[in-house]
Amino acid sequence: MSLTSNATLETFQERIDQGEYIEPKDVFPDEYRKHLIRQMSQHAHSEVIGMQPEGNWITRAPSLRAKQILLAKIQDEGGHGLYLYSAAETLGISRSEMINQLQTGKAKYSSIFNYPTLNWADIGAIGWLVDGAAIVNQVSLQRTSYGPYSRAMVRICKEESFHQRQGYEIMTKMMRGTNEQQKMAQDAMNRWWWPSLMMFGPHDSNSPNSGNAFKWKIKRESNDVLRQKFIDKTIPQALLIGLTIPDKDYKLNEKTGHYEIGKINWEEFNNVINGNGPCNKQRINHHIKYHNEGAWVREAALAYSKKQK
Ligand code: FAQ
Repeated sequence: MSLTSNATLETFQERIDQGEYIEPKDVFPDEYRKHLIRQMSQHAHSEVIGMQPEGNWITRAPSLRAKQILLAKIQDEGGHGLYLYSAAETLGISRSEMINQLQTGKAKYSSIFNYPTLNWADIGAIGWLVDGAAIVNQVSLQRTSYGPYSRAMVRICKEESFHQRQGYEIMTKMMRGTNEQQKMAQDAMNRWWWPSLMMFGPHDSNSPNSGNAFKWKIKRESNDVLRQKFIDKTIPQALLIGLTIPDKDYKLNEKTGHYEIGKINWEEFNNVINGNGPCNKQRINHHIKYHNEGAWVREAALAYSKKQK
C-alpha cells in the first residue's frame, strides 16, 4: 500500500527505526516497494540463472555420490529462486513481469554467473567461494526489514551452508590428489577469487542504492563490510588446504586482524553487469529457450488448478 501523507511516512520510519518488520498489508512508501522489488527480483534471478553454470557438470560429475550432491544443490538453488519470487510477488509484481524484466535486460542478476565452468574444480570453487560469499550476504539479510524477504533468507541460509561445505570438500579432495588435480583446483581459485569478491557490489563510496537501503534497514551491513568478512573467513580456508591467493598484494594486517587485498578490477565488473561478460548472452538465451519450451507445463498447471476450483 502506498503512503499519502507525511504523517504516515513518519510512522513508517519510526517502525523501521524500532526494528519492526514490515508486512505485505502494511502501509509503506512506494519507493520502499520499488527498492525491494529491484533487489529481491534480482536476487531471485541470480538463484535461477546460477543453476546454469553448475548444471553444465551434472552429467560429468566424477562419481555417483558427487552427482547426487550436485543435483540436490542445484535443486535447492531453484527452490531459493521460487521462495524469492513468491516473496517479491507480495509487493504487487507478477512473476511473469519479473521474468520479462530479466529476459529483456531490465533486471540484473549476479555478475558471478556470467563466468564459464571449465572443469570439475570449478564446481568446487562455486560451492566454496560463490555460495560462501552468498551466505555472508544472506546471513546479514536475515534481519532485513521486509518480513517475507527476511523469512525467505532464514530458510535459504540453512541450505547454503551445506552448499559451501560441499564445495570446500571438493577443493580439499583435489588438493590432496595428484599434481594435475592440485593444478586444476588452483586454476579454479585463480579464476573465481576476484569475481567472488565482486559479488558484494561496488565499494560503499560508489553504491547508489545504499543510502535508502540503510535508512529502511533493507541492507544491514555495507558492501565493503560484508566483502571484508568473506575475505577474513576465506583466506585461512584457502591456505589450510594449500591454495595460493591469486593476489600479490594481499597481507594480514596484524594490528586490525583483517586481511588487506589488492585492487579489484571494477572495469571488468562494470563490463559484466552491463551485459558484456563471457557468458551473459548464453545465460539469457538459455533462459528464454527453456522458458518458452516450458510454456505447456505452465498452461497445464494453470488449467488443472482452475479445474480444482
Ligand atoms: N552483480 O548500489 P549498489 C547466490 C548492481 S545468490 C550484478 O551497491 P545494492 C546463490 C546493483 O544491482 C547471489 N549487479 O546495489 C547461488 C546496482 O544496479 P541497479 C545474489 C550488481 O543493491 C550460489 C548497481 O550495481 N545475491 O549466489 C552486483 O545496494 C551458487 C550499484 O550497486 C543477492 O542478490 C553484482 N554482484 O547492493 C546460486 C543478494 N553488485 O540494481 C547458484 C541480495 C551490485 O541499481 C549457485 N542483493 N550490482 O541497476 C544484495 O544484497 C544487493 O543487491 C547487492 C548490491 C549487495 C548485490
